[in-house]
Amino acid sequence: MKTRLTCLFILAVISPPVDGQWIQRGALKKVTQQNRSEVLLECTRGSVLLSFLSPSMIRVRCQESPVFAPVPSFAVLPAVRKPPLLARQGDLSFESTCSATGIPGISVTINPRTGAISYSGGAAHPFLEEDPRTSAVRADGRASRVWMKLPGDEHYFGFGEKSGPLSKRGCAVTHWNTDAYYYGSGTDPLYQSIPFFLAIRGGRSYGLFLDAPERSSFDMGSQERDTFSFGAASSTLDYYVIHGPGPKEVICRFTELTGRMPLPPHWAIGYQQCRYSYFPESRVREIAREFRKRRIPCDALYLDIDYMDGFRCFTWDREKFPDPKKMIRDLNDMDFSIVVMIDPGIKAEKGYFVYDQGVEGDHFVKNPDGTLYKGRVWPGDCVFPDFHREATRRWWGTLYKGLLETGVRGVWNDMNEPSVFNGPGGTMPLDVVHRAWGKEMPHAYCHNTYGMQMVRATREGILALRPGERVFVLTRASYAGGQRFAAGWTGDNRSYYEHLEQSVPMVLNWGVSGQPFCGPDVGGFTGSPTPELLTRWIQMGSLLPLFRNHTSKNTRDQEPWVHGKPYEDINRRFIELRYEMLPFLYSLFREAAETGVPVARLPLLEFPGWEPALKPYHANQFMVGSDLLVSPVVRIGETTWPVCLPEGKWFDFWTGLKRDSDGKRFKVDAPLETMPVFVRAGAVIPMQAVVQHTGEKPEGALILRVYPGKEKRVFPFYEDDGISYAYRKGEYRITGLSATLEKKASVFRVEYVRGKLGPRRGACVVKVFDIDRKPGRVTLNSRELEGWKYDTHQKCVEVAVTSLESGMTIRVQIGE
Ligand code: MIG
Repeated sequence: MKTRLTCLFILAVISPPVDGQWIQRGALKKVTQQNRSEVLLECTRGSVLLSFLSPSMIRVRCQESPVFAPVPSFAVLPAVRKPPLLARQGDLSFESTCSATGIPGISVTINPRTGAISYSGGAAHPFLEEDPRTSAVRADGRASRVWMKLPGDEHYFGFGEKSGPLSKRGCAVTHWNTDAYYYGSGTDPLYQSIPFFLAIRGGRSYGLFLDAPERSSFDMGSQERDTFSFGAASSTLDYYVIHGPGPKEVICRFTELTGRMPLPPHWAIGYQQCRYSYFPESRVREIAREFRKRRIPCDALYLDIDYMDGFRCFTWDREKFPDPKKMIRDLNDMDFSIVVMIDPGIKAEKGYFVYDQGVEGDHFVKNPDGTLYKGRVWPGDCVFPDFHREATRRWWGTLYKGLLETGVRGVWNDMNEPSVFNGPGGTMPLDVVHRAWGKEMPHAYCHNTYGMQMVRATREGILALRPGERVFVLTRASYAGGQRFAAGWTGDNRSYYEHLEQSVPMVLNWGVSGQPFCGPDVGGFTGSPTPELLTRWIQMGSLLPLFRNHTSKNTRDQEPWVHGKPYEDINRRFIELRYEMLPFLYSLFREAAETGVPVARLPLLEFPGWEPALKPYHANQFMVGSDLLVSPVVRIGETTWPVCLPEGKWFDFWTGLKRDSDGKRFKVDAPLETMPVFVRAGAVIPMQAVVQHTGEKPEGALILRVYPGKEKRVFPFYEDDGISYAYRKGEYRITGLSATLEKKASVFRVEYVRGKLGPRRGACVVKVFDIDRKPGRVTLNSRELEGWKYDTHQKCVEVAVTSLESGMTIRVQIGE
């Protein structure tokens, strides 16, 4: 009794984040190994089920009762893993071992007095430990929470789409999808909810995913210095502890659990131009013509809500767009893909076919009294599809038929938090009834997954109607695992430097959270950027995964040419860079689709122990793949810029010149026409000549930039048809490229060629950098080459080859 009182006293003093009394699970009463891979802990006032899913992953469920029913999940895919072997060591410890390799995995130890669990993975100390408060359910059963120890030197990343600092140590975040119009760096929550974080400490890493669709929150040391906690508005908690030890391994495992981005169509990784809204038809055509006339590359144009007839989804305003089919055909002929907006709010109006069909098929969410729930959005009073219901998703999918027949290629789903103008808190009342897994579920449970289920319906519908072609869907709201269905953008940012600056940390943390295909509205949504700001944003966007310029109503035009010279030229140059980099970027998209490791990376993913990366002023440095480090200029009027590179050999991307980094920050010249980009030694960067859109065949050869390094890394250069699913049947080509330093020679090698596709491109120019003076000898497969060139400025040797065959080796002799 005494200890219990003390505990309650402690709990009262440290004021838990939600009102009400917490009931801790308390001391351990019984431990049972239930089967090959599950351990049940029964404590005085609560139970925990530990399911060892793989040697690196444990699912943890906390609730009052020791009987655990299966719980379906929107995020987690059906398991394909083989559970590990579990060995009990003494009374209070379990160790998992990979059944195939025998390598030890995570082990857990339970403190009998407090019931606290600690998780270890190979190292001497546990990587994660529960605080003595362990887990608790609130007395009214409406909230649960877990408390963990917060090590002094641990940092946290991820949490999905979040503004604010890069490292979330010291921050508290909430997950509740919100239409956060006009948000700032302190606004939380935003549009999407991914209750996942990646912890990095001394180069080692683990992840934690709280699979709670309800409102949830994480406090990473904002209330208490030595504790972090997380919880949800639910009487049970269901979370996953994922061990690395490296951060990329954690992301790989988290996305094995929740799924990965399908490979997007090639056109969707080109430059995209949007505005709220382009109309009428003549304006859309004019924009398209301007791009081609000014030779500014572009792949996609967007139609925002004004293309619709009175904001009725799946209709056209025939005054603004008298013949959409012909317009789109003409735009397709100019090699533009058209993406259109579709919102969830369906105008409640008899005679409007979507409303009529939906009523007929019982497809809309309801009030608790069984009447249709109505809320106000753009079209006026609206009803909302019940996307959690399979039949409704199927119906919703069929609605895209007309748009696809009109020639639309991609779809943009917005307002799906869902945003409701006259709803409480800007959304539906929490008791609105949805149907999920055949059961009636309140909005409080379905809120955070509403957008995700909408884009699931959209994606699956388009795929069913147009099976041979990859799908591009862009969404504002989503939940963990949403990367399986749609790309994301950071919503309504503003045309301020502050928003330019926060773009990178947002994209990086989102990438850590399993969503590799995301980006900000380039130029900012609300307001109008100055010429300099727009140019800086285009520079940054050129190397972010989603590269889309967008602006609101009543703002000045924001296309790359509007500010005249010299801005237009600089903007063009960086959009061209995007297209020159396509072979490299597309390879990284494929890597993200295969492994979940994002395209734009937190530098710590590549250099987990690199301390300076944690300094706030380096929060906008990002890596593109393993090899490029970009340090975009994000402040007004700057013409020099601080860069910090991990120790080792790097190259200036623009000049080709070497920079040996001692790990300290240095300043580089960064006038408006440049953005600092560095390449890591050991890289091979495949590039191509500028094209005006992704479908254009580049003139001239593939260009391989080779930067030899001591350690061998193989870059998997990926090619396929860019649009179909034939790659799933082996119709692709992966060429493994390496750049190493050997004794007295810099060596470029084709390590392997995989896939059924023949060479996609003919000739190829290999540029080997870091050659200080004209070399004596250059060989191709040991035969001495004639016709190579030496560039004294860039210090590189240029060799032309006819194709890339497996085993091909170019050796540039350096020194005697
Ligand atoms: O309340 O469709 O974030 O990108 O242009 C505004 C109009 C609704 C919000 C989106 C924005 C889009 C706008 N939408």
